[in-house]
Amino acid sequence: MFKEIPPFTKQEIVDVAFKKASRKGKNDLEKVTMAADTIASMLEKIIKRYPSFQHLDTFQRELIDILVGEDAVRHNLGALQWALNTIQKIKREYLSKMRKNRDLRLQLLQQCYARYVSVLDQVEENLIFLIEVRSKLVSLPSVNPDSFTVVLAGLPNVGKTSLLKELTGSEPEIQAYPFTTQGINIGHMEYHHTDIQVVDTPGLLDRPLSRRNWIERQAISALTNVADLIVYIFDVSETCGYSVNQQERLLEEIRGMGIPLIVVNNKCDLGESTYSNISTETHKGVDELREEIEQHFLAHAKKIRTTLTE
Ligand SMILES: Nc1nc2c(ncn2[C@@H]2O[C@H](COP(=O)(O)OP(=O)(O)O)[C@@H](O)[C@H]2O)c(=O)[nH]1
Ligand SMILES: [Mg+2]
Repeated sequence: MFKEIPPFTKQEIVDVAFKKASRKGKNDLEKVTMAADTIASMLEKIIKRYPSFQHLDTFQRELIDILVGEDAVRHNLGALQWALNTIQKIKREYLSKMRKNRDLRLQLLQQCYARYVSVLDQVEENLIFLIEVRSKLVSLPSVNPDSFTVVLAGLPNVGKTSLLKELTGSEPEIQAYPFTTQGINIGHMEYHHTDIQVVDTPGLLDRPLSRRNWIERQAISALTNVADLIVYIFDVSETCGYSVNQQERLLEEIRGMGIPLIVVNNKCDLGESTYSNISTETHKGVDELREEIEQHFLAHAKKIRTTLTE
Protein backbone atom coordinates (compact mmCIF):
# COMPACT_ATOMS: atom_id res chain seq x y z
CA MET A 1 0.00 0.00 0.00
CA PHE A 2 2.76 2.46 0.96
CA LYS A 3 4.79 1.36 -2.06
CA GLU A 4 2.29 3.14 -4.28
CA ILE A 5 3.27 6.54 -2.92
CA PRO A 6 5.49 8.07 -5.63
CA PRO A 7 8.88 9.22 -4.25
CA PHE A 8 9.10 12.39 -6.38
CA THR A 9 11.87 14.86 -5.61
CA LYS A 10 11.63 18.54 -6.45
CA GLN A 11 14.10 18.12 -9.32
CA GLU A 12 12.13 15.26 -10.83
CA ILE A 13 8.95 17.27 -10.78
CA VAL A 14 10.67 20.25 -12.42
CA ASP A 15 12.29 18.05 -15.10
CA VAL A 16 9.16 16.13 -15.98
CA ALA A 17 6.92 19.20 -16.05
CA PHE A 18 9.14 21.43 -18.17
CA LYS A 19 10.14 18.68 -20.54
CA LYS A 20 6.53 17.82 -21.15
CA ALA A 21 5.58 21.48 -21.63
CA SER A 22 8.37 22.12 -24.09
CA ARG A 23 7.65 18.96 -26.09
CA LYS A 24 3.89 19.10 -26.22
CA GLY A 25 2.95 22.73 -25.68
CA LYS A 26 2.24 24.20 -29.11
CA ASN A 27 2.50 27.79 -27.92
CA ASP A 28 3.49 29.72 -24.81
CA LEU A 29 0.01 29.64 -23.34
CA GLU A 30 -0.13 25.89 -23.66
CA LYS A 31 3.31 25.58 -22.11
CA VAL A 32 2.25 27.58 -19.05
CA THR A 33 -0.81 25.38 -18.68
CA MET A 34 0.93 22.09 -19.28
CA ALA A 35 3.80 22.74 -16.87
CA ALA A 36 1.39 23.78 -14.10
CA ASP A 37 -0.96 20.86 -14.64
CA THR A 38 1.89 18.35 -14.66
CA ILE A 39 3.31 19.73 -11.42
CA ALA A 40 -0.15 19.73 -9.86
CA SER A 41 -0.89 16.18 -10.88
CA MET A 42 2.44 14.92 -9.53
CA LEU A 43 1.86 16.64 -6.19
CA GLU A 44 -1.69 15.34 -6.11
CA LYS A 45 -0.49 11.77 -6.63
CA ILE A 46 1.69 12.01 -3.54
CA ILE A 47 -1.11 13.53 -1.45
CA LYS A 48 -3.76 11.05 -2.61
CA ARG A 49 -1.65 7.92 -2.24
CA TYR A 50 -0.80 8.62 1.37
CA PRO A 51 -3.34 6.44 3.19
CA SER A 52 -5.52 8.33 5.61
CA PHE A 53 -4.71 7.46 9.18
CA GLN A 54 -8.26 6.50 10.07
CA HIS A 55 -8.06 3.59 7.63
CA LEU A 56 -4.95 2.04 9.15
CA ASP A 57 -5.17 -0.52 11.92
CA THR A 58 -4.13 0.78 15.33
CA PHE A 59 -0.83 -1.11 15.32
CA GLN A 60 0.37 0.52 12.12
CA ARG A 61 -1.05 3.85 13.11
CA GLU A 62 0.81 3.74 16.41
CA LEU A 63 4.06 2.76 14.72
CA ILE A 64 3.77 5.63 12.27
CA ASP A 65 3.08 8.02 15.08
CA ILE A 66 6.16 6.83 16.98
CA LEU A 67 8.39 6.86 13.91
CA VAL A 68 7.47 10.11 12.27
CA GLY A 69 4.47 11.61 14.02
CA GLU A 70 1.02 11.77 12.49
CA ASP A 71 0.96 15.56 12.79
CA ALA A 72 4.25 15.93 10.96
CA VAL A 73 2.95 13.86 8.05
CA ARG A 74 -0.23 15.92 7.93
CA HIS A 75 1.72 19.17 8.06
CA ASN A 76 4.02 18.14 5.19
CA LEU A 77 1.15 16.93 3.03
CA GLY A 78 -0.57 20.24 3.75
CA ALA A 79 2.48 22.06 2.38
CA LEU A 80 2.16 20.12 -0.88
CA GLN A 81 -1.50 21.03 -1.11
CA TRP A 82 -0.53 24.70 -0.66
CA ALA A 83 2.05 24.39 -3.47
CA LEU A 84 -0.50 22.76 -5.75
CA ASN A 85 -3.04 25.55 -5.22
CA THR A 86 -0.42 28.27 -5.59
CA ILE A 87 0.87 26.86 -8.88
CA GLN A 88 -2.67 26.85 -10.28
CA LYS A 89 -3.15 30.44 -9.17
CA ILE A 90 0.09 31.52 -10.85
CA LYS A 91 -0.97 29.70 -14.00
CA ARG A 92 -4.24 31.63 -14.21
CA GLU A 93 -2.46 34.91 -13.50
CA TYR A 94 0.05 34.39 -16.32
CA LEU A 95 -2.47 33.11 -18.83
CA SER A 96 -4.39 36.33 -18.40
CA LYS A 97 -1.22 38.49 -18.57
CA MET A 98 -0.11 36.71 -21.73
CA ARG A 99 -3.44 37.21 -23.41
CA LYS A 100 -3.18 40.92 -22.73
CA ASN A 101 0.49 41.36 -23.68
CA ARG A 102 1.14 39.38 -26.81
CA ASP A 103 4.58 40.94 -27.39
CA LEU A 104 5.86 40.00 -23.95
CA ARG A 105 4.82 36.36 -24.12
CA LEU A 106 8.28 34.82 -24.15
CA GLN A 107 9.41 36.98 -21.27
CA LEU A 108 6.25 36.19 -19.31
CA LEU A 109 6.70 32.47 -19.95
CA GLN A 110 10.17 32.61 -18.44
CA GLN A 111 8.90 34.60 -15.48
CA CYS A 112 6.08 32.15 -14.93
CA TYR A 113 8.42 29.13 -15.01
CA ALA A 114 10.66 30.85 -12.48
CA ARG A 115 7.70 31.32 -10.17
CA TYR A 116 6.71 27.66 -10.47
CA VAL A 117 10.24 26.67 -9.52
CA SER A 118 10.24 29.07 -6.61
CA VAL A 119 7.05 27.49 -5.22
CA LEU A 120 8.59 24.04 -5.56
CA ASP A 121 11.74 25.30 -3.84
CA GLN A 122 9.59 26.16 -0.88
CA VAL A 123 8.33 22.57 -0.57
CA GLU A 124 11.60 20.85 -1.40
CA GLU A 125 12.18 19.93 2.26
CA ASN A 126 8.62 18.66 2.58
CA LEU A 127 9.11 16.39 -0.40
CA ILE A 128 12.33 15.02 1.11
CA PHE A 129 10.58 14.43 4.44
CA LEU A 130 7.74 12.55 2.74
CA ILE A 131 10.15 10.35 0.79
CA GLU A 132 11.84 9.42 4.06
CA VAL A 133 8.50 8.66 5.66
CA ARG A 134 7.55 6.51 2.70
CA SER A 135 10.70 4.40 3.01
CA LYS A 136 9.95 3.82 6.70
CA LEU A 137 6.35 2.91 5.99
CA VAL A 138 7.24 0.45 3.27
CA SER A 139 9.21 -1.63 5.77
CA LEU A 140 6.58 -1.67 8.52
CA PRO A 141 5.65 -5.16 9.68
CA SER A 142 2.10 -6.23 9.11
CA VAL A 143 0.63 -7.86 12.13
CA ASN A 144 -2.91 -8.94 11.40
CA PRO A 145 -4.99 -6.95 13.88
CA ASP A 146 -7.88 -9.42 13.67
CA SER A 147 -5.93 -12.51 14.69
CA PHE A 148 -5.38 -13.71 18.24
CA THR A 149 -1.80 -12.69 18.93
CA VAL A 150 0.72 -14.45 21.15
CA VAL A 151 3.92 -12.56 21.92
CA LEU A 152 7.00 -14.44 23.11
CA ALA A 153 9.15 -12.81 25.76
CA GLY A 154 12.28 -13.73 27.68
CA LEU A 155 15.96 -12.82 27.81
CA PRO A 156 18.20 -13.52 24.80
CA ASN A 157 19.09 -17.16 24.09
CA VAL A 158 16.38 -18.69 26.28
CA GLY A 159 14.84 -20.27 23.17
CA LYS A 160 12.18 -17.86 21.85
CA THR A 161 12.96 -18.35 18.18
CA SER A 162 13.26 -22.13 18.67
CA LEU A 163 9.86 -22.17 20.36
CA LEU A 164 8.28 -20.10 17.59
CA LYS A 165 9.46 -22.71 15.09
CA GLU A 166 8.14 -25.54 17.27
CA LEU A 167 4.72 -24.00 17.74
CA THR A 168 4.18 -22.90 14.18
CA GLY A 169 6.03 -25.71 12.44
CA SER A 170 7.70 -23.46 9.92
CA GLU A 171 10.49 -21.03 9.40
CA PRO A 172 9.20 -17.75 10.76
CA GLU A 173 8.63 -14.91 8.39
CA ILE A 174 11.06 -12.18 9.43
CA GLN A 175 9.67 -8.70 9.06
CA ALA A 176 11.48 -5.44 9.61
CA TYR A 177 10.57 -3.63 12.80
CA PRO A 178 12.12 -0.21 12.60
CA PHE A 179 13.06 -0.14 16.28
CA THR A 180 15.35 -3.16 16.30
CA THR A 181 18.08 -4.29 13.97
CA GLN A 182 16.77 -7.83 13.96
CA GLY A 183 13.19 -7.32 12.93
CA ILE A 184 10.32 -9.34 14.36
CA ASN A 185 9.51 -12.94 13.50
CA ILE A 186 5.95 -13.92 12.83
CA GLY A 187 4.58 -17.44 12.62
CA HIS A 188 1.09 -18.87 12.44
CA MET A 189 -0.57 -21.63 14.43
CA GLU A 190 -3.88 -22.80 13.15
CA TYR A 191 -6.74 -23.79 15.41
CA HIS A 192 -9.81 -25.17 13.63
CA HIS A 193 -9.11 -23.00 10.59
CA THR A 194 -8.59 -19.89 12.66
CA ASP A 195 -5.27 -18.12 12.62
CA ILE A 196 -3.31 -17.65 15.82
CA GLN A 197 -0.37 -15.35 15.30
CA VAL A 198 2.86 -15.95 17.22
CA VAL A 199 5.33 -13.08 17.36
CA ASP A 200 8.95 -13.25 18.46
CA THR A 201 10.48 -9.87 19.12
CA PRO A 202 14.26 -9.95 19.35
CA GLY A 203 15.61 -6.86 21.02
CA LEU A 204 12.32 -5.76 22.53
CA LEU A 205 10.85 -7.93 25.26
CA ASP A 206 14.23 -9.38 26.13
CA ARG A 207 15.78 -6.64 28.25
CA PRO A 208 14.63 -4.70 31.31
CA LEU A 209 12.27 -1.86 30.41
CA SER A 210 14.06 0.48 32.77
CA ARG A 211 16.97 0.60 30.35
CA ARG A 212 14.83 1.55 27.38
CA ASN A 213 14.65 4.93 25.77
CA TRP A 214 11.36 6.59 25.00
CA ILE A 215 11.13 5.37 21.41
CA GLU A 216 11.79 1.77 22.44
CA ARG A 217 9.17 1.98 25.15
CA GLN A 218 6.67 3.25 22.62
CA ALA A 219 7.58 0.43 20.25
CA ILE A 220 7.07 -2.09 23.04
CA SER A 221 3.78 -0.50 23.94
CA ALA A 222 2.54 -0.73 20.34
CA LEU A 223 3.45 -4.37 20.36
CA THR A 224 1.88 -5.18 23.70
CA ASN A 225 -1.29 -3.42 22.60
CA VAL A 226 -1.80 -6.10 19.97
CA ALA A 227 -0.79 -8.94 22.33
CA ASP A 228 -3.67 -11.07 23.60
CA LEU A 229 -1.32 -13.41 25.43
CA ILE A 230 2.36 -13.34 26.40
CA VAL A 231 4.39 -16.53 26.77
CA TYR A 232 7.34 -15.81 29.04
CA ILE A 233 10.25 -18.19 28.61
CA PHE A 234 12.60 -19.04 31.42
CA ASP A 235 15.90 -20.86 31.17
CA VAL A 236 16.74 -22.08 34.65
CA SER A 237 19.76 -23.92 33.25
CA GLU A 238 21.19 -20.44 32.80
CA THR A 239 22.97 -21.58 29.63
CA CYS A 240 21.46 -18.49 28.04
CA GLY A 241 24.00 -16.47 30.00
CA TYR A 242 21.54 -14.80 32.40
CA SER A 243 20.87 -15.70 36.00
CA VAL A 244 17.49 -16.90 37.23
CA ASN A 245 17.38 -13.69 39.25
CA GLN A 246 17.71 -11.50 36.17
CA GLN A 247 15.06 -13.57 34.43
CA GLU A 248 12.70 -13.16 37.37
CA ARG A 249 13.12 -9.40 37.30
CA LEU A 250 12.19 -9.19 33.62
CA LEU A 251 9.22 -11.49 34.29
CA GLU A 252 7.96 -9.11 36.98
CA GLU A 253 8.08 -6.18 34.55
CA ILE A 254 6.20 -8.12 31.94
CA ARG A 255 3.64 -9.29 34.49
CA GLY A 256 3.07 -5.62 35.24
CA MET A 257 1.75 -5.07 31.72
CA GLY A 258 -1.47 -6.78 32.74
CA ILE A 259 -1.70 -9.03 29.70
CA PRO A 260 -2.68 -12.72 30.16
CA LEU A 261 0.54 -14.60 30.74
CA ILE A 262 1.87 -18.16 30.53
CA VAL A 263 5.26 -18.84 32.08
CA VAL A 264 7.32 -21.83 30.96
CA ASN A 265 10.81 -23.12 31.62
CA ASN A 266 12.55 -24.12 28.39
CA LYS A 267 15.63 -26.34 28.05
CA CYS A 268 14.19 -28.70 30.70
CA ASP A 269 16.52 -31.30 29.20
CA LEU A 270 19.21 -29.30 30.99
CA GLY A 271 17.34 -28.40 34.17
CA GLU A 272 13.78 -28.55 35.51
CA SER A 273 11.91 -25.92 37.49
CA THR A 274 8.59 -25.42 39.27
CA TYR A 275 7.17 -23.70 36.15
CA SER A 276 5.76 -25.85 33.33
CA ASN A 277 8.75 -27.53 31.80
CA ILE A 278 9.30 -27.67 28.07
CA SER A 279 12.17 -28.39 25.73
CA THR A 280 12.26 -27.36 22.11
CA GLU A 281 15.13 -29.79 21.74
CA THR A 282 13.36 -32.95 22.97
CA HIS A 283 9.84 -31.54 22.27
CA LYS A 284 8.79 -32.29 25.84
CA GLY A 285 5.82 -30.21 26.99
CA VAL A 286 5.37 -28.42 23.69
CA ASP A 287 2.01 -30.03 22.87
CA GLU A 288 0.75 -29.17 26.36
CA LEU A 289 1.85 -25.58 25.86
CA ARG A 290 0.08 -25.45 22.50
CA GLU A 291 -3.11 -26.67 24.20
CA GLU A 292 -2.78 -24.07 26.92
CA ILE A 293 -2.46 -21.35 24.25
CA GLU A 294 -5.56 -22.73 22.54
CA GLN A 295 -7.44 -22.56 25.86
CA HIS A 296 -6.58 -18.88 26.12
CA PHE A 297 -7.66 -18.39 22.52
CA LEU A 298 -11.00 -20.09 23.22
CA ALA A 299 -11.60 -18.03 26.34
CA HIS A 300 -10.80 -14.91 24.35
CA ALA A 301 -13.05 -15.94 21.45
CA LYS A 302 -15.82 -16.64 23.95
CA LYS A 303 -15.35 -13.20 25.45
CA ILE A 304 -15.62 -11.63 21.99
CA ARG A 305 -18.80 -13.61 21.26
CA THR A 306 -20.43 -12.57 24.54
CA THR A 307 -19.62 -8.91 23.95
CA LEU A 308 -21.06 -9.20 20.45
CA THR A 309 -24.33 -10.76 21.67
CA GLU A 310 -24.72 -8.50 24.69
N1 LIG B 1 19.48 -27.85 25.35
C1 LIG B 1 18.56 -27.07 24.81
N2 LIG B 1 18.92 -26.02 24.04
C2 LIG B 1 17.98 -25.23 23.50
C3 LIG B 1 16.60 -25.50 23.71
N3 LIG B 1 15.89 -24.53 23.07
C4 LIG B 1 16.78 -23.71 22.49
N4 LIG B 1 18.05 -24.13 22.75
C5 LIG B 1 19.28 -23.52 22.27
O1 LIG B 1 19.43 -22.24 22.87
C6 LIG B 1 20.05 -21.33 21.97
C7 LIG B 1 19.20 -20.06 21.82
O2 LIG B 1 17.97 -20.36 21.20
P1 LIG B 1 17.12 -19.27 20.42
O3 LIG B 1 15.85 -19.91 20.01
O4 LIG B 1 17.94 -18.66 19.35
O5 LIG B 1 16.90 -18.21 21.59
P2 LIG B 1 16.29 -16.71 21.53
O6 LIG B 1 17.46 -15.80 21.54
O7 LIG B 1 15.48 -16.59 22.78
O8 LIG B 1 15.47 -16.61 20.29
C8 LIG B 1 20.23 -22.09 20.66
O9 LIG B 1 21.55 -22.52 20.57
C9 LIG B 1 19.27 -23.24 20.78
O10 LIG B 1 19.71 -24.36 20.06
C10 LIG B 1 16.25 -26.62 24.52
O11 LIG B 1 15.09 -26.92 24.76
N5 LIG B 1 17.27 -27.36 25.03
MG1 LIG C 1 15.77 -15.27 18.70
